[in-house]
Amino acid sequence: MKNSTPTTPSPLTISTQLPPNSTTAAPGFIDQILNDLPFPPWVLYAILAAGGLVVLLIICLCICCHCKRKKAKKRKKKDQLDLKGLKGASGAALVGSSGDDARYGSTQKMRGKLLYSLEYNAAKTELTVGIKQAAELLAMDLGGTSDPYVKVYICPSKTKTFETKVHRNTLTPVFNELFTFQVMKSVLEASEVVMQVFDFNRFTKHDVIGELRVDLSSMDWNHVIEEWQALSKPLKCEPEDLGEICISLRYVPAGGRLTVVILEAKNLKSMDHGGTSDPYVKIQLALDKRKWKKKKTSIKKKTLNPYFNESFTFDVPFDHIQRVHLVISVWDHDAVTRNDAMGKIFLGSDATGNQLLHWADMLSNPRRPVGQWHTLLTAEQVNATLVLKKKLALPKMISRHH
Ligand SMILES: [Ca+2]
Ligand SMILES: [Ca+2]
Repeated sequence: MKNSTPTTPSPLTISTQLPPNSTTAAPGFIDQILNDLPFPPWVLYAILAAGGLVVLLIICLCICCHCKRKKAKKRKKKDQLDLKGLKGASGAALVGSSGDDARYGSTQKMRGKLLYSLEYNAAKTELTVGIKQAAELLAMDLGGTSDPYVKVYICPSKTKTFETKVHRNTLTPVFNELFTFQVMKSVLEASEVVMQVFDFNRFTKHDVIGELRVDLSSMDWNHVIEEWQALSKPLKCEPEDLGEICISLRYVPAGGRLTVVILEAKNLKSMDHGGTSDPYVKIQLALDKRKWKKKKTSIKKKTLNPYFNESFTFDVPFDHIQRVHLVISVWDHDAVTRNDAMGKIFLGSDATGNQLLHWADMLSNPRRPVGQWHTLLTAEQVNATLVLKKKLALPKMISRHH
């Protein structure tokens, strides 16, 4: 054991403790020191090894700490960048980004911005509203995103309401859609165009993200107007909120069967004394815009939130489905006076917005029921878009198509 001792000491001890030319004396000298120790030499080696380990550990710890600090700095920088990009994000999305929440407080909520265009053709008395794109929209859904679409109408006439397509999971949708309104110049000068950005939800009410109101009274119509504007909080000046209806659609192409389930409606307008209504739902099918088939639900007495869950099946051959319109209207039953219309929607391949989306979802999911909520419109609004002709004469139809 002792024989091995001269070779094991580290070269460091040799060079520091001895002059360069006395290397031969080294083994003797070290042996002497080792012999003089009050404990066996392996204890010294153990102590030296332990000391080395401690030094190594300290160095490692220092490096780690430095790295962590660097990473934290980087992360902080990244967070700051993200915040800049998320100027319009919801408070919920920003919870946890310490200190910055106050800026997004109650008063100055950033809702995003919208790029739109306006053009008036005096000769045709046509106002064309272009919904180009939106940016920095407020996130309305869990996961920090929204499913935006835009409703466009003219106040106060509100004869026609257009909707863009729904863009799923985005806060920067590009719409590029044009909508044309027939407006006399005199009416135009007393009107404003309203553009409301909504968040689509399949099973809950659609939330308003924000809106733009552009006063048309003092416009220079010699050129096309195109600009970005920040969305503001929607004014609650809407003359009527007609409520919503939830329906499910199912189409079986092979059997040529269309099943419509009227599930429920909510927040309907009150039509009777006492602030209630007696709602029932009419389901009408039109072929080539001619009235074709009609069914209705039972009457639910004294309620503005009726639950129907009634199913109706229509025979619609596959070669007819593209030419069909499904008109859903909610009525208030009155025992004495005429029944009143409470709201209406139509679906079909030339419907717009949510109604078109539902129809398309039904066609692309054959045999599967697809449910969705729809906001009810006035009968006038629907009739302005969909003009149905008199009831289809059935024998003629058969002869025409066979
Ligand atoms: Ca949504
Ligand atoms: Ca009634």
